[in-house]
Amino acid sequence: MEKPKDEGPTEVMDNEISTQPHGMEDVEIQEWLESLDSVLESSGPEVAAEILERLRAHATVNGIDLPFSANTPYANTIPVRLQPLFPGDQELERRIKSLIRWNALAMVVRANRVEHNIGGHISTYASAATLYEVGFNHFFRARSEEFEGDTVYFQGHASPGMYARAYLEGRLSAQKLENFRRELKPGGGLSSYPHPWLMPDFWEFPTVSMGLSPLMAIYQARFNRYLEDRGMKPVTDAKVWAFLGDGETDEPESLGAITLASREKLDNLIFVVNCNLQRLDGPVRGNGQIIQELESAFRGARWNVIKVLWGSEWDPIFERDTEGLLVKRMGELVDGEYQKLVVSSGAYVREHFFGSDPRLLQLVEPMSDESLRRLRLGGHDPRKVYAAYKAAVDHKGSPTVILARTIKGYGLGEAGEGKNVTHQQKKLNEDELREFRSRFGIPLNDEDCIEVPFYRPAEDSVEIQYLRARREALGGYVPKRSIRSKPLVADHDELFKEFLEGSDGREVSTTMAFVGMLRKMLKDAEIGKLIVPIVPDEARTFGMESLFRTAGIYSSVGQKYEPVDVNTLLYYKEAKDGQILEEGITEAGSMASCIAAGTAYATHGINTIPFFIYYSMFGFQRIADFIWAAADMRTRGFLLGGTSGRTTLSGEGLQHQDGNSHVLALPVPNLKAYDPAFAYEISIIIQDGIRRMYKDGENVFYYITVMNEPYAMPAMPGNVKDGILRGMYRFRAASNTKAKLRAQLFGSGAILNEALRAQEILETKYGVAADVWSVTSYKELYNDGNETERWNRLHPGEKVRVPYVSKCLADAPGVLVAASDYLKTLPNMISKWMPRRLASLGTDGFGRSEGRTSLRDFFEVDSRFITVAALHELFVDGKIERSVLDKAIKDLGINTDKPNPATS
Ligand SMILES: Cc1ncc(C[n+]2csc(CCOP(=O)(O)OP(=O)(O)O)c2C)c(N)n1
Ligand SMILES: [Mg+2]
Repeated sequence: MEKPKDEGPTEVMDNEISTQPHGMEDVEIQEWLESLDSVLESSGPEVAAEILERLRAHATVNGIDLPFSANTPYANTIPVRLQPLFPGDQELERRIKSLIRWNALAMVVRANRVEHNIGGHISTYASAATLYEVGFNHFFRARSEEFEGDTVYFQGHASPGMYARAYLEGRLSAQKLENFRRELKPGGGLSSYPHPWLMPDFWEFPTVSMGLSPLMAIYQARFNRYLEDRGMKPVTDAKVWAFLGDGETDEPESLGAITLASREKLDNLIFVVNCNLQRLDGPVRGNGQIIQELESAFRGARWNVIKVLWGSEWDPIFERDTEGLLVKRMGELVDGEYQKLVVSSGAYVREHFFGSDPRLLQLVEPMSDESLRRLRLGGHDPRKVYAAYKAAVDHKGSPTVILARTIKGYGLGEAGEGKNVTHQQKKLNEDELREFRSRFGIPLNDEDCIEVPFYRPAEDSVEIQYLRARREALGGYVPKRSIRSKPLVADHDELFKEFLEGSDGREVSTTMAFVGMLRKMLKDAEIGKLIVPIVPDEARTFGMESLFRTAGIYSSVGQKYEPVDVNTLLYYKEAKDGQILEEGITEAGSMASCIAAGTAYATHGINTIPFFIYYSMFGFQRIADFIWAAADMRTRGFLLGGTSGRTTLSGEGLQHQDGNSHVLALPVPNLKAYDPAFAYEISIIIQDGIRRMYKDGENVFYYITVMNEPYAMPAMPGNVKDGILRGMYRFRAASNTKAKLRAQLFGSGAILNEALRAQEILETKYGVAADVWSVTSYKELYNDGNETERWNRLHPGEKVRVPYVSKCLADAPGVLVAASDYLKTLPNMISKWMPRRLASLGTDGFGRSEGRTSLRDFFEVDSRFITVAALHELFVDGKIERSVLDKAIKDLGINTDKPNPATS
């Protein structure tokens, strides 16, 4: 395989072993190697490593400039002599794997025959089958009452393989497989990818949005340690396995938290990267070597890296190669060349790979072309994969990543093996099907096989018996999702009582009120221990530093230093049993912790309740996909959007002022989103949330925005609990109900106070009697309105149902004005269920670095603008003269020529 002559510095990682150093005799180098061999033999690898380390130091001291390389040669990490015996029946496992391969392929091919373009992936699983099957037969332990089990993140596109295995296991019917990607068919089907929402008894972790699962797996492994260190679960050797694609590692989230994993010494974590060198469009690194690139990234991050590159057939060739020529040659090729080489004929391999050096050619001289073609890659060799997994589970002190070389579309032959189009391959012609059948020995004749039937051997066949026995030995089936936690009593009236009573005129922000609740909850007998406060380096912003001392910040090593503020009351206390997860500046990582804590009711049978508080603008805007995954996973808990509101967060400006998140929260179906104004509203929402999620087991979670504007918290005005939860209630009615001019004002969050001020202005200056409503959740109102409308549409003969908004406003007279610190679309989306036209004020546009008063003027959401909006509506209705409106605009000092904040 020729390299271009004019190439610059090669892209290939620095992994080559020079066999002909300048001026050094072969014999001399041979002597060095032999003495190392003898040390290895007599004293073992630790001593050999120590000598090499000392040599390196000695060389450096003596001025030898050794280039840094985090790479090892392009060879298997585990030498043959350290390879354990394969404990299973390899031939039987191969047959089982072949059947799974067939059924996985059949699912996709059949689905696309029935419904053109329904999609599905054959080649991902085809390349990863051995990686999974070794895991299923020998490693993945199921969850049970006695043992928490291993946690496995399956690569999303490999799901046909998981379904096909579950079919052989007797867990999924042929009917289900038939309806792969057609979930709405009678009897149900199978979802394209792992979705706990859609298959809650099967899948645990959604993985198909690439890059999320590696990060979630890291934080899952860390959360498992957190539970152990806090004494909430026994210390076990359970592992977290994450299967990724090599292309997937380009997602920044994939490698974004790998240093956390090594820093925390997460030897309960194993990544398996399926290095088929291809992604969707083509090679991952055509001009480089993705494996070497990943090796250096992971080794640099102090992970234990195990490369599984070459299958057993290569072992004797390596043995014959005493000069290290083969490894050198392997390090020379770029992935684009490898992609071609591994699916080429033996003659091609001989000429283009071994042909680069006559000595290499000599190494394979005794081998036929056919045996050269059959040289397997490491990731397709169960013995090599088993050795890697065994080393990974036995490894102590750091996480392990296994970089396994495979061929994408393995076994598809002309239909796509190693081809750039293989990711999308969903259809095979008759010849290709027959060939696949023959290659994997599926007992179907030429005619039957082109129908691509699912094939399951009889229940008493050796294959099924073996497969079942292996799973039995490992505790049951995987993947399997079940809920093992017991419902909480969740009787917390006493705990939340004080927050219903108001602050007695004291000015506090809703954030402070929330932190007060958190403090109390942490002391509660039932939920105190279960609370998991999570914060991405923002605790002081939210006034949570008092919790540092009382709850402690979790650190797996305790606190090895005396904190600089040790003499202060609220010093920075880290502790091994600390409760707070202070994640540093990573909203993604914090969300992953929140997911781990919020799904522990299923994963561990522990009802941990996450409270993840963050800068609201850096929530949905930044990590919406994680929130989507959390929703899919039926995560429970609370997201607290702190310092929220476009005009309530003063000074910070365009990047920080959040007027978006409540709009971005709309699409998440099981997320309840609230924008409360007062402490009692928050306490009602949280108390009810804990009950719904942890007592009643509802699959919802919460987004609550809290603000940093201080004001007196009123006591709860009567029993408005239902209204708070349903999205709106009348907070303060007009005092003069006989007035001719009437208005209804809707406010949320801190803007509710502006509505209350407008109520006063309207009444005292313009004789307009207005009611003020607290709208705690536009989303709840929107969902209720839609649901009611839908029900009416589908049940035309029955008693018409009325949306909650309409019910609230049935007897509410006058014009309607809403003001929100978020986009105007929030009030607008419920206006159709209001009795009359709605004027909406909101904060569409970029924020500004300014104080609250100026911001509310700029965005036209303050009491003056609310007043003018109400007067304008009255004017349009012919209820007041134009002169009243003109005068009001003037008196209130409103600049009518100011720029539109939505576009400026
Ligand atoms: C965030 C995200 N972006 C894009 C995709 C679409 N996509 C699905 S599979 C794939 C290629 C996967 O390549 P690789 O990770 O190497 O997996 P392989 O199938 O080769 O094992 C792409 C781009 C996705 N699922 N998620
Ligand atoms: Mg790939």
